[in-house]
Amino acid sequence: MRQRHQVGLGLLILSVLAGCDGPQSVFSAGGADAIQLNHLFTVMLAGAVVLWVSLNGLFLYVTRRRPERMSRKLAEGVIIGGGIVLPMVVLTSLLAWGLSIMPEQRAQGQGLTVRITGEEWWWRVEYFPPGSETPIVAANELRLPADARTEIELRAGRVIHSFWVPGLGGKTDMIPGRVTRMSLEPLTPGIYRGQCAEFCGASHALMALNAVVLERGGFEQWLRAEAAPANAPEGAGRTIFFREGCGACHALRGTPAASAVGPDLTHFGSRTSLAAGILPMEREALVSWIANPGAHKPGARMPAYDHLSRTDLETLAAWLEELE
Ligand code: HEC
Ligand SMILES: [Cu+2]
Repeated sequence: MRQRHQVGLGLLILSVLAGCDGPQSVFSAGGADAIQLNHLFTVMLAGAVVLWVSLNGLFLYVTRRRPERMSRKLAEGVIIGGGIVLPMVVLTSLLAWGLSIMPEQRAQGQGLTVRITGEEWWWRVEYFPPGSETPIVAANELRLPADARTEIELRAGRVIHSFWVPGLGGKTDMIPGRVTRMSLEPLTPGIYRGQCAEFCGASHALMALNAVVLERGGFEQWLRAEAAPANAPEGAGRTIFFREGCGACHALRGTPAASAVGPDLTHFGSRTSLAAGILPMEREALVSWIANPGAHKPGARMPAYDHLSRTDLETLAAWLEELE
């Protein structure tokens, strides 16, 4: 019976650990900051294990192996050594080391600054290349160059949020009326998933984003494309977009649509996910989103367009996908 319990427990632990990998995991670290945090975790864990094993070992020793009366000297030795000296040495060294690596976690960026604003329930993302005052506006996806440290400036719209891409680094709160900062140095190109980490309302759990790490050259190329105005050709899709008033909330740079109420859609078609990381960037998902955003994200601040015909929705979606 007991053995069966142990096997069951082992399997449970294994299955829980199996969930520890993946694009949104601190254990799949692809950035200098996340690697360092992992290191910090491992060393702290090792310290905790040393304390736990030594203290429980002492406890077992005095209660099981030598249950007869102890000499006063030995008892004092156990209390002072195990109760004061050992924890002090272990905890003080962990604290000293932990504090010593803090400056690295707050390092300055090397040129590019990205301003990310937490909105309900999406991310406004603005790129400021070195020396530029006017941002390149994007949304719901963060692109970063590998092997460079990028300064991240965090803000919030109406309520608090928290920015966290576990594979790249620690989390930092986004607070209305304040600017908080962090920096990230991704090392391995790839897609890392981030998630709002501070309860911000009905759709807090549906506020994610992909952080796409590109090689230096690829990033420069992408940023140049992102800075360009929208390629929004004339046609039925464009007509529906303006007829339905989508431009009252969304911007398509280079067209009359210039509102910053909702996510910028200038290069919407090049994003890797839809609606802040919750839907795949596919025709069907896009049609369904436009027809009824609230069905995907309760409380979404975009009206439903379920009065549009299926053909109109598809035409509009196809046109939006071409905004690369
Ligand atoms: C009242 C303002 C408003 C109007 C009007 C509006 N939207 Fe939105 N839209 C939003 C907001 C806010 C979001 C972000 C919602 C969220 O993710 O929580 C959004 C999200 C989107 C997204 C997803 C963006 C992304 O980065 O994945 C698309 C696509 C979109 N809207 C298309 C449209 C189209 C097409 C129309 C017109 C038929 C339209 N919107 C009209 C406010 C609006
Ligand atoms: Cu949030």
